[in-house]
This record gives sequence, structure tokens and C-alpha cells, in this order.
Amino acid sequence: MSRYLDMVDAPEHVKKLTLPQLQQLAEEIRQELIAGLAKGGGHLGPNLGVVELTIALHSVFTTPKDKFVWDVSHQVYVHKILTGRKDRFRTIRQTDGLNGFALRTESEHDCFGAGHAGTALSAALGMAAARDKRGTKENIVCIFGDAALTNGISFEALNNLSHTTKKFIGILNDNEWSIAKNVGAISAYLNKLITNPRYNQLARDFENFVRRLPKGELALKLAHRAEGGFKGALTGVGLKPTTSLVESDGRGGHGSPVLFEEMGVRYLGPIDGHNLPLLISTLEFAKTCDHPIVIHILTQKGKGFEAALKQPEKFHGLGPYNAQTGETPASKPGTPPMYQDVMGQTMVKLCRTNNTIVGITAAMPSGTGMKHLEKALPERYIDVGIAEEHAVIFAAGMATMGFHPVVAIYSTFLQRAYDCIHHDVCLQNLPVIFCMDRAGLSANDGPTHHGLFDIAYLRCLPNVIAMAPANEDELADMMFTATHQNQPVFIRYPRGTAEGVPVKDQPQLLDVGKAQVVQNFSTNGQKKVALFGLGPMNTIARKAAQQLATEGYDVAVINPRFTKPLDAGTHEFFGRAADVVVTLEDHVLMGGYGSAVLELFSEKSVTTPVVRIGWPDQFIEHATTQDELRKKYGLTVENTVAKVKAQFGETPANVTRLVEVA
Ligand SMILES: Cc1ncc(C[n+]2csc(CCOP(=O)(O)OP(=O)(O)O)c2C)c(N)n1
Repeated sequence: MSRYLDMVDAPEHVKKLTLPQLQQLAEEIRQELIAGLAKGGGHLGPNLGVVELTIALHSVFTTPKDKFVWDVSHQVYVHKILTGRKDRFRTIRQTDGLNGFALRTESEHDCFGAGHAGTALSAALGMAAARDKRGTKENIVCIFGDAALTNGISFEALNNLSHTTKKFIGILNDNEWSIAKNVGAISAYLNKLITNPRYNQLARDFENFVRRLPKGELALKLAHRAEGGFKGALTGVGLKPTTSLVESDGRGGHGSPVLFEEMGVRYLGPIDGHNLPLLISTLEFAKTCDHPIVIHILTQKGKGFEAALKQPEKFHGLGPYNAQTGETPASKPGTPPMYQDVMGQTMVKLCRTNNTIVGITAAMPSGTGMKHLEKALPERYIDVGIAEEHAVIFAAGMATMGFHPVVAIYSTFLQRAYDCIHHDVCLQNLPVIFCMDRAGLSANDGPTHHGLFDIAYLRCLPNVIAMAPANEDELADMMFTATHQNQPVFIRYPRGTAEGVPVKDQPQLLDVGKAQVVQNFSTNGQKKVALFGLGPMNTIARKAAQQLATEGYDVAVINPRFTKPLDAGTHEFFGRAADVVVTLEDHVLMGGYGSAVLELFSEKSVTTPVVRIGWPDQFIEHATTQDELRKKYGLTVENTVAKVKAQFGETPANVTRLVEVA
């Protein structure tokens, strides 16, 4: 039987379908999401939750003229399917395939790219302001999750909204989940709002409007069929605001308990986010509003897939799974642990013996491994929501009171808190410990998630100790060492499985600012090469050393451990002793570890040539695996060997964009 999905190649095709056909389309899209992501994985749960919403949006509005701005934009798969990318959908997050997020360069229907949370309201408001200034009429629709409201930027935008434009449509997609269960007062507030029977009635202007629509009576009937509590039951309802109109000065209703209305934004909801006719009617209504409006919809993360409904956190984003059962493959015996789990388990260990330590996450208990602490010692664990800036300043506050807070934030998300790192932590020299996961590539996520800049953005700040472990045991040692410092400490480590090195029961103190000589020169070698492999690149350095040794090179391998303070003595010693120095880092070359070595050599007048291997000055695309990107950009054993040989004039330089010679 042919599917409606097969006939939909563009948003205008959605508009041609009748309501029952759209409902059938929703079902078909769900099946496509479940089957299509099974092999490569992706953000299944969030996308299953927005199928009806996305269909309704494309039924009512017309992109690219109208603009849809998605917060985080991990939930745009359905939008991609409906905007001409259906045939490439199964390539999502793979090499040369669709990106997993909205991307301006991918489609004219993606008006604003994202990957980090909390940006959509500001971006959409900027677009609305621009539209008003140029006097055009397009609709700006901003879709944001309940967890986006744990983020400060969202509130900065809301604060600015009613003073900026009269025409703005916000859709609050409330499924009660961030990646983990949503936390904090706003989450509790939304919960109160949707279980408050006072709102269990339709606003008169909305009702009158809907009644005039062709299928309006049906939508109203569905909307009125509200029985029992909203939360969980997801019965269709359109809510009455406390005051139906915004005051003439742009402010919300007086004394309104509704947060949005106090911000001068008309609130409508909550409505069942899976009720297609009601969604369509509500969006049609929103289109006619001449004041900013937020529609609060209730959706279920993972709707239509039992396994995802049962485990919303796991199915927020995952790797391959069985499309029938939702089961995920067990890891092969002998697979090393994930860095994030070593970090979480080490936290538990450290907290048990040192009661000044606490763990802080910004809505990422699983991704950072802090869930281990949450489980073992919940009183030592704090989830602040998607609020990286707050997390950092909060930690600084705790540090002033004698605590050693460990803030676990992905390298890429920590960028948002740079001023807090500078102004609140480093300037006051406070002993906050930062565990920066995903330092390096997050291959299938792509440029929004690669953590390639932290060495550069941290090493210029005074008071910083910055380290990078070469394996999981060293990560534990570094965390332990960090708890003995009285200044800010940053530890960067990569996504995924570690090296398979046994982790000692009791971590050891490391000498701060001291590199580890993994392998020294032998005395009789001719061509001397010093390989400085930072963090996970130390493995590549060791392998390259083995290969070079078989070809008559005398190779030393150094694990720098610290990018700040740099071990000046060891670097200078090997710099002078070697004929060629190679630095390897999983970081951009500009301003990174290799740059630090060059600065040192310049100061010390070490003139040995330095080959730097790292990422070039460009945003790195997504790909199926890290190895593919490393190969493409030359962060490999082969390229290291080729570059060394080229330095000795032994083979022509194997041209790779990555490698620079100083
Ligand atoms: C600045 C930042 N911090 C953390 C994340 C990780 N992250 C991605 S999606 C997400 C939860 C989003 O929840 P919500 O907005 O409610 O959308 P849902 O997935 O529930 O539909 C988080 C914490 C991020 N993308 N950006």
C-alpha cells in the first residue's frame, strides 16, 4: 500500500492532505523514525514527541518564508523529512549525510542552526525584530522545550519580548523531561500550571475563532473532552488565560499567576500536543494574534514506541537499537569503560573520603557520568538544569565556603560560561574543578558538539591548571590531584571508551606541571624525534614511535599531562635533544598545546623544527566515526610518520591540511 509519506516531498504537499490523511502521515512518520534510526541511532524520543506538532506547523505556516526556530534543534528530524530531505533521512548523523541538527547550509527551511540549548527564543526574537523593521509579514515560530526554561538566556529573551515585537509565536513543548527528568522550580511551576483545574476551559476568543474554522467544531469537541488531570493523561484542552489580552503598555495581566502573562506574553494551553486538529486550530489562531503568544503543548517523549516511552532518558539520544524491541546491543566483552563512567565512579570514590567534594552537573547526569554520584551519594550531587553559567558561579560560591566543587560540563557547553570561568573562578583563584567531557570530537553530532577549543580558551587565563589524561587511570589521578589544589583546575578528556588501562583502587597524586617521559631516546639512535602526544593523542604518538623505530629513528615519547603549567624543563630538554619535535593534540592548532610549545621554544631560543598535528582553523563537520575525521584531517599514525620522514627529506611531504611546520 502506498504511503502518504511517499507523496510528501515538500511542505506544500502537507497542506494538500486532509485531516485523516495527516493523521495517517503522522503514523507513517513515526514508523520511519523508529525504523530509520535503528541502524545508526539518533534523537529518537524527542522526535517521536513532535510528529503531530511538526505536521501541524507545516500545515499552517509556509517555510522558508515563515521561520521555525527550534531550541537545541535535536527534534528537527520530522521537519527535515517534510522539507525535502526524506530521501536522505537514513543518512542522518553519518558521513556526508544529513546533520542531526538544524543547519542553515543544509536547507533553506532551516533558518537558524543550533545544537546548544536555550538559544531559540533570542534568535527568533531577533528575527521578529528584523521583520518588524523591514516591514514584512512572515511568521516567526519558536519551538522550545520545558528544559529550555531552565536556561537563563531563554528568560533574557522573554524579558525582552513584549517590548520588542507584537507578533511572535512561541511553542512550549512540555514533556517533563530534559535529557534526564527536568529539574527545578520552573519545572514544578509548569507542572502546577497544567494540573490547575482553573485553566480547564477554553479562552473565549480562541473558542470563537476555532468555531469559525472549517473543522472547528470537531477541534473544539476534542478540546473539551478534558477529563481527569492533564499531566500524563494528555487530554486535549485549550486554556483560558487570566486576562485574555495583553495590557496596552505591553505588560501582562495584573496579578496573573501565569509567568508568561506577567512577561507580556499571551499564554494559551496546555493543549494535547498529539491532537492534530486541535494543534492546527491553535496555530491558526496564533497566526491571527497581534500580540506575542506562547502555546503550551503537552507531549510524550517517545510517543508510539513502547521502549522509548518506558525509558525516556535512554531514548533521548542513543546508538543503534532493535526497531521492534528497542533493545540496544551489549558492549563486547573486554571493551574498556567509558571515560564518563570512570569520572563518575572516581567522584564516588573521592567523595567518600573527602567531604568537601560535591558534584555539579548542568542537566547531564548520564552524559557526564555524574549519575554514579547521584545514585551512590545523592546528597553530594547537584543538577542545576541547563544552566552552565549558573553552574560555574554556583560552584565558585561553594568554593568560597571551603568546598571543592567538581563541575562536569562538556567542553563545548562550557564555552557558554567563559566569563564566569574568568570573572568568578579564575580571577578569585577559587578551587573549582572542571571535568570537561567530549574534549575532542563528538563525531556524529558535528561542529556544535566538538570540543576543540578549550585549551586555547583556558590557557590564556591566569591561575589555571589544565590537564589532559592519556588514559582512564590517569583521569582518576588527575581528579584526585585536582582535589589537592587551591586554585581552578580543568581536566579535558574525550568522548567514548577509554584506553583499557586498569584503574588503581587508590588514585595517586601527580606532580603539577610535570610531564611523563613514556619512552626516552636510546643513546645510539641517529635521527632523533621527540613525540609529545597530549591526552588520547599519546596513543597515536606511541604507535607512530613504534613504526619510526622500525625505520631506524630514535624516538622519545612524552605524555605532557599539563597544558598549563607546561613542563618547561622537559619540553626544553627534548626540544634541544631532538632533531624534530612533533606535538599531537585533539584540539585546534591555533592557540592549542602545540602553540604553547612554540611559545616556550621561542622564549628559550630552541630552534628545533616543530611539526604540530591537530585540527585546522575551520569548523569540522560531522561524520559517522571519529576515525574517519581523524583520517581525513591527518590526526593519524600514518600522517605522523609521513611528516617526520618529510622533515628528514626521506619521503616527499604527504600533503595533509593539518600539519604545519614551524
Ligand atoms: C548549552 C547546552 N547544555 C546542554 C545540552 C545538552 N542537551 C541537549 S538536549 C537537552 C535537553 C533538552 O530538553 P528539552 O528542551 O525539554 O527538549 P526535549 O528533548 O525534552 O524535547 C540537553 C540538556 C545542550 N544541547 N546545550
